[in-house]
Amino acid sequence: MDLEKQTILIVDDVYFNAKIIEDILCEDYEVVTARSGKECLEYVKSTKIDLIILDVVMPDMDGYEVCRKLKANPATKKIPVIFLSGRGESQNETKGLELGAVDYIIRPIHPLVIKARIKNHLALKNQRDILEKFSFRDALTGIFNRRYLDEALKKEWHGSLRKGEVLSALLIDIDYFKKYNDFYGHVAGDQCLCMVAEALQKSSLRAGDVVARYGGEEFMVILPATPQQGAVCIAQRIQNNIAALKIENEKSPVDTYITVSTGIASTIPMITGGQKELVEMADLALYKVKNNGRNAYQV
Ligand code: GH3
Ligand code: MG
Ligand code: MG
Ligand code: MG
Repeated sequence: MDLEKQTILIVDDVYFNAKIIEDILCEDYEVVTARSGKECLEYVKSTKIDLIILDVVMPDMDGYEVCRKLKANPATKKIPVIFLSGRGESQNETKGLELGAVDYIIRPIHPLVIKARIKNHLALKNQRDILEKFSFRDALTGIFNRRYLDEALKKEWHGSLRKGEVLSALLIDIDYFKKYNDFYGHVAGDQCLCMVAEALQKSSLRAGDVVARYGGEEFMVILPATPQQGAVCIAQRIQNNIAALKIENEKSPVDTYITVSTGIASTIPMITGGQKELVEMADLALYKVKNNGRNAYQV
């Protein structure tokens, strides 16, 4: 498949109808087809689809039902749906749009008009995707922000509860960062935060791990399916990787370089929505590290 091109899924029970649209669009887009609602719902599970052109009248499951199902599923609800139908009555059009479709096109179609409409809808989809991506990133460091972290924690807690797996979290706080800012200035402070964020990302290597800025000079790492010993290993690695940065912090009472303190929490979730407790456990552990002199990690 051409990676540059966006993918459009055409759903129509009549081969010839789908073929006409496919011929209009295949030059500019990757086009795939499904012959039924069921096939469409299967397709979106395995393939990244950027837009769906959906027939209304189909045997078994009509287009409205397919649209309802797509919009009810968090994984597919953001795919723009355009109805394409010979049913031109306003109540049909209204129904389609009220179900969440971005457009309703009535046959007979004009190739240039349909092309222009699809181009506009895909441009809007792109803009939405970009905005969403940025809304989950920390503006300074580029890693995930608190908003993303809260969502990820909820999701991972739920996943671990379902699978009966250990979920671990690390709360990492830069030691004597106020002294660093006061001595080297805020611009250097910002640069230091960026370097620490990068080192954290390099320290947790598994695909499901989440590294985020918790706030200020505090970061959190979520480690799904990771028991306490595993979390301790990552905390040790973080400690080493931050030390290896050798960012001078002359005024720090614990070291001449920037150091961090890490609170570790691990648990097998037993109730829904208990992720706040995991954060509290990590916070308590961090508090202990700070009280015991900093530049260390603790469970
Ligand atoms: P401790 O070892 O107990 O954690 O001491 P600390 O000085 O690191 O902690 P404290 O909470 O007293 O100070 C945190 C500092 O982090 C104060 C604040 O100015 C700085 N800070 C927070 N966010 C940013 C930021 O985005 N940029 C910069 N440059 N500094 C920040
Ligand atoms: Mg049909
Ligand atoms: Mg702090
Ligand atoms: Mg601090």
